[in-house]
Amino acid sequence: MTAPQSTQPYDVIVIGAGFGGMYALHRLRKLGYRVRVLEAADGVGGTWYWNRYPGARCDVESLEYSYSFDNDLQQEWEWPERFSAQPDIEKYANHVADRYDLRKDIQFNTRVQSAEFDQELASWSIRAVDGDTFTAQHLALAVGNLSLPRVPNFPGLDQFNGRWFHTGQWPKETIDFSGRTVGVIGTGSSGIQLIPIVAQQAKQLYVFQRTANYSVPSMNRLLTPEVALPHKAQYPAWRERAKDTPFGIAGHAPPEKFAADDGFEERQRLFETKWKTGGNISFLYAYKDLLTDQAANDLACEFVHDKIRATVKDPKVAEWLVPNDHPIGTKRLCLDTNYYETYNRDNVRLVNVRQAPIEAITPDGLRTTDEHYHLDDLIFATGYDAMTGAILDMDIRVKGGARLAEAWEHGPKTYLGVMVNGFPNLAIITGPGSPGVKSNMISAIEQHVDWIADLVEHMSRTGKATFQAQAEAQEQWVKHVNEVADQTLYPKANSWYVGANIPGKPRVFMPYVAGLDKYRKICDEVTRDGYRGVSIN
Ligand code: N01
Repeated sequence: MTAPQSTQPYDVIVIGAGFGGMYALHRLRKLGYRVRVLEAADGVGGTWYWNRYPGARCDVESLEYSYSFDNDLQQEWEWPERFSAQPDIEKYANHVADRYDLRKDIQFNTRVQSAEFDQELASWSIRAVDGDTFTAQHLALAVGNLSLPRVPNFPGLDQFNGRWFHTGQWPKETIDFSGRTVGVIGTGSSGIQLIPIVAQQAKQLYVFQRTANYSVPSMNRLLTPEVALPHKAQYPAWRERAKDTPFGIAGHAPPEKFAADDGFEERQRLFETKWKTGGNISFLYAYKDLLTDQAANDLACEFVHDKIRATVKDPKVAEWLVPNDHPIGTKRLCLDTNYYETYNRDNVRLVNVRQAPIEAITPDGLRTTDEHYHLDDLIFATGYDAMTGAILDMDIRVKGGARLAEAWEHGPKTYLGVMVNGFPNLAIITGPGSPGVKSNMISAIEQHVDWIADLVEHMSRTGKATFQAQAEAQEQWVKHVNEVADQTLYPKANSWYVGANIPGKPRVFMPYVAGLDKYRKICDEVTRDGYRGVSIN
């Protein structure tokens, strides 16, 4: 591809104006390519545009969960809190869009319906729901990993007379729950953040829990200059250090000991220190074998079980809240502020829908197999069709050839999480097989976009028109992703990492859990080896 001579309207169409799409636009445009971003929402931010539910907050610390590509940006921007709340992250996304004049190349309110690659023309035709069409040599998907919300198919929802919401499609206006009886279905990261806030407002809150989840305190606090300024003084070096870590986060020394190296007292002291430090990485970094050895993991589980029992006053409720079906950390470890304490409030009741499942939504509430609950409002914190949902929501195909939905019928297959055999010039920013969701997402995004941009530059220099994953390299990558996961406890959980939350979805381990550092090295080697595993023609 030679950008200046291309006859196509765009060199690259990017779908999505979250952090991935914004950085892709900035990076590729700076290299001289004609780029257009198509975004379904009316603003930037992606996940942080849609997830405006009360309590929405990032679980990676603000000074790390931010772009590193421009030192002036990271020096000038001021984060108010240790873990940023949604409004602050959305504000940052808007600041970035303004600062780099991104909006002029983003078309908002444009949801993509289909994309078809024409082999002869070596170009993609992209069609939006409203009928707009675009052509480009390359198509970059920056659609997010948790962006297709899932509302379970309960009978009767269409008859519900109250208000209902999904955390991932929260309205822009402030929703006031004062004086109302509210139901929340779901106790994953979203539910666990939202429940304490809604409990403070509502007259009565029912939490419908099917599976108890692990949560550790965030210990969120204001980010004072005493903390921010020394960090900023060594920001570039800090970012470099982060590159050598599995999560793309420099603030935690990797563990050196196995859990069995310590006696009971020592271990309790360490877990307690980690608990008080706050944050999920801090806790999971207690010992190096917490995510690989069941016995080690059990010790961490027991510590958290005791914390729950010590916090929740009603012993029956406490037992329901004690997770018992997965090793800690094998589902995204939730971060909370006063989650378990919330169950001590008089206006909060935990309903065990594992014991008495939800039967139906009724016009004035919700019925389980043993009781009817009157509700004014119902909140679905029921998650997403993760990693593949938003991609397969579009009809992506090759003219006269395969559809991506068919190619992924038995589970997604990619090379390095960024490209797919049989689908030329398709780049996925943190697709299945990428370490994105298991790391600091913004660090992963920057690595992916830089790597893809280098590939596009390489094609320009060598006068090539198409790239795609080689079939064998893709098979090997999928195998490698699964082998790495099989060396850990992750596959033991029925998590969205394996698609277990979506009925009928093929059970395939999707994220690459060896770490962003190892992944980065592999990508660099692939480049050094002349794009090993990639067909460039
Ligand atoms: O979704 P989830 P989420 N009947 O899938 C329940 C990221 N995130 O939006 O486990 C009853 O984790 C379901 O129960 P069960 C983070 O990566 C990050 O909370 O299937 N219940 C579960 O309790 C996270 O992992 C942040 O039995 C039903 C819940 O709904 C990911 O997003 C904040 C049900 C879904 O939990 C997704 O989190 C928020 C049914 N039919 C999100 N169907 C931070 O950065 C589903 N459930 C802090």
